[in-house]
Amino acid sequence: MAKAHSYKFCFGPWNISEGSDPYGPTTRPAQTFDWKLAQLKKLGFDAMMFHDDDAVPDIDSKSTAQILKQAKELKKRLDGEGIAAEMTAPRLWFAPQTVDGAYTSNDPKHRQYAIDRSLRCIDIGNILGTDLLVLWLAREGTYLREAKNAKRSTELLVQAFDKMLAHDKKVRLSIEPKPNEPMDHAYIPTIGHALAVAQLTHDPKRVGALIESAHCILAGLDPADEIDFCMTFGKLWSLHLNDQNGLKYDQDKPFGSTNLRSAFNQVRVLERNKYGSRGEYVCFDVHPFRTTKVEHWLAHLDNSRRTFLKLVEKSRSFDEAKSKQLIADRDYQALDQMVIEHLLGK
Ligand code: GLO
Ligand code: MG
Repeated sequence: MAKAHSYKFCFGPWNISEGSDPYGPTTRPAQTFDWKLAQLKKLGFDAMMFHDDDAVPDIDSKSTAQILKQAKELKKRLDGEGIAAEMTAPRLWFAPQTVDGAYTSNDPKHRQYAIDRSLRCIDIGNILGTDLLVLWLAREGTYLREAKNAKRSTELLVQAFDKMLAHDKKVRLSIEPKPNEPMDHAYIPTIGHALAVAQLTHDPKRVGALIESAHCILAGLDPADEIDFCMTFGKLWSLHLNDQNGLKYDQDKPFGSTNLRSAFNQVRVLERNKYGSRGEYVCFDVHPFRTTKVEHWLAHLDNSRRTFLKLVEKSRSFDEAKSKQLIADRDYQALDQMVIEHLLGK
């Protein structure tokens, strides 16, 4: 078994979810944040991801002084339990002000709300000891192409990113692209878009990306190639491993659940590029199935981590010399079978 300490793992409080979907209510009772924090440690995870309102609940009803005070209290608790904060992320898809998008809303007051909230989120991150601000640009798109202008929206995104970079000279923005859901089309659908937009900001060095396996699949792309591409630029600063069965709603299945070979290839490129050696975490953005009983509530997180570690082993024991030889002979047929048998344990 690969040593667990060679990778650091995290998840977010939303990954212990209650099972509701657009067609039915919750199937498990809500758990407290304290309980989730305690489980994280028990499962052998190292850090937690925080939306701004995971860290400071009801954030919109609180003054800046109250927000910062509460963030400091949280930091004390995290320190007490030996848990790090991997990142903070402004939740810009819930509030009424984000109904038509956040940074790209057609209402200037709503765009200002999004920026103000992002700057507060950076302040919370500072207190929690993380310089990583994750931006899942959930509603930055539209259901109606004629309602917005993609060029203007891109410019508005760059303006918003520039304000964040100017607000804090150390913060790093990690854009989490997703091509659809909740929007039918999003403005930053892939890693290529994220890295291109980074170049338009005042400090491209501090704008990178977060790859989620399911989001690549939803874009019709291969997650391992996306990881390799992003790491060619030295810009993969966080990672949401999970799985997804084809082009449909976002499933957030356990890592490796649908396509083990794809999971193997993701781990293989992470190994090859030494992901984690600069302090990056492996996060699992996975959800329990709706059918999951309370007593099995944490299995999707534990299983994702187990699968990941087993695939680290598979990656390290892969016969690289033999595969090189097969590649040189252009015997991809044999290479294909070699991978299959390796994964089958033969
Ligand atoms: C949804 C996203 C979401 C983000 C999280 C962090 O599809 O993957 O879970 O990762 O809100 O910003
Ligand atoms: Mg995610």
